[in-house]
Amino acid sequence: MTNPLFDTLFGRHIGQSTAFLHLEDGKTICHDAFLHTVSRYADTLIGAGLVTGDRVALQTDKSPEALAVYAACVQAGLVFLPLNTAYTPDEVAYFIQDSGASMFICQPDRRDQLSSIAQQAGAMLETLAADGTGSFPERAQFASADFVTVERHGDDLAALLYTSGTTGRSKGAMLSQNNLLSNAETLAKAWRFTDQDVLLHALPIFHTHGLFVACNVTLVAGGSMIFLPWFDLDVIVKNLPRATAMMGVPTFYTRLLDDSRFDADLTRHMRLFISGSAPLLAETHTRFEARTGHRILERYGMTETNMNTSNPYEGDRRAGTVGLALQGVDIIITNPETGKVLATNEVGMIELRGHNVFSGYWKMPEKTAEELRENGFFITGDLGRIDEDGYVHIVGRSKDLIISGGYNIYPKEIEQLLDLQPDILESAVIGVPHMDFGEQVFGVLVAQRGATPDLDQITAAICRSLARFKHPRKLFVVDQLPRNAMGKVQKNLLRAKYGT
Ligand code: MLC
Ligand code: AMP
Repeated sequence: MTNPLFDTLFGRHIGQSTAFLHLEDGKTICHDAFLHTVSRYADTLIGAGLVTGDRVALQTDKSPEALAVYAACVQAGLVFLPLNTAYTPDEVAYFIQDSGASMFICQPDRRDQLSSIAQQAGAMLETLAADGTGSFPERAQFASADFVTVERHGDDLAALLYTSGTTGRSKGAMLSQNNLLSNAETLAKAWRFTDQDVLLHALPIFHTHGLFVACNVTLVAGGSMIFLPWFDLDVIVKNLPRATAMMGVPTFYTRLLDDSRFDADLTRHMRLFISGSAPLLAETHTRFEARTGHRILERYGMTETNMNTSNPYEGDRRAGTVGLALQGVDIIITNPETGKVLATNEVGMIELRGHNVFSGYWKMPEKTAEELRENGFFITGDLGRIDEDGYVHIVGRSKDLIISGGYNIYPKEIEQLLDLQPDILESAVIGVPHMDFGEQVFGVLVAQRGATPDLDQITAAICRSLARFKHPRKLFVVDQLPRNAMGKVQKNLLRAKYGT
């Protein structure tokens, strides 16, 4: 095999005229047409002077062409770096600079805003719109549709996905061809995906869930996707009858349950509903089964590791658990202080090892060494236990992290910005329960002595710097933050106070 990831996901579909993407407007794109675009994009990237291993950053709305850029990077031996469309220019600047991206493809309407960022980082800037227009597809018009796939090996880097950190600085998780391929193959088998499957795809494609889990699994199985730009309840209800499977974050399922059209009739033909990226409440699981007769299959994963556990396809899908270790994944629970392996049902740090686990953080050897042990075990920062039947229960997180609607938000990043604001002495950012998103962000501020902070000005500063989903939905000013004897802020007390 010359390029295992490309050959397995894409190459073997060359020449196939079967439908691959079903779009909202009724159009269908077959494998072969998609792969023609991929080939021309790959040729364009190489024609622009990029060489094996170079990074290509993409921050565009979801579209078949955006997916084709991912495939083209794999085919051309380049490293794909997808970015959340909600990121502000400040956030984007860090990713482009840190990754040393050679090319940055953005939305046409953001070109002016982002051109100086690309220039400063020495990246070529191209554009791509959701309707398939833009400077990049224009360049690709005259490129070759017979691009010769660049040879890659399993250990070669395929993607760089940034994940925020508890220190406030985002880290680029390096994912190899093998990390992605082994996980896609394992999941397709575990979830019984075949070429008859039609996946209802309403997730964004800039994260592990929507890109690697949803797209790679469908591609490995040779199935097709109803490829929707975002989650819209009416559109989901309309398209469900055409699908066999759906993947989503818990918010998808709570929103569906809040709609009376979503019932046993609408879902009768469905084979599988999968949930992940955030905890699915046992209550949602139960309500879902009562309404539709389907038991949601919950799984657990991370940017650094792809998917680790899954409830069984056949067998007991247990509410409130993330299921069993996937084939080829070793999971242990350790004492967070000593690293000693704990016994069944004892709560500790979830650590895991397998072909799915990334090779480290981009240009951050110290961070990598802190989280990835020499024996290959990755320290997840999630706290949990494994019961006598092997089911993993996640009971909390040792990392200070908020998960809102499936997006990860690291309080440290927001606190660092709040602390810099005029009249602010210090701050604490917490996640409190939210009906729709699971958790929402609140900020608690302490003013400098005698000062009265201007909350409107602070809010404006947040809007300039951080993506909308990270914004504290409320700011409170207090005299002081509660601290324990060690001087550590007791966020549990703040959560208890403001969570109600
Ligand atoms: C949107 N908003 C959010 C938000 N999504 N705020 C907090 N958290 C979120 N997740 C903001 C909007 O900007 C808007 O701001 C307001 O909230 C209401 O927006 P909405 O229209 O109701 O939201 P919507 O666009 O419908 O998006 C909600 C969502 C979306 C849940 C459909 O966030 C989503 O697709 N999430 C999926 C995330 C995901 O793919 N995660 C996988 C990570 S991979 P305003 O200005 O109107 O107030 C991973 C590994 C693994 O974790 O295991 O899978
Ligand atoms: P990310 O940084 O987006 O890769 O998010 C990974 C984190 O999401 C994990 O470390 C978990 O904390 C959380 N997560 C993913 N899936 C689940 C799940 N099914 N239940 C609870 N938490 C989950």
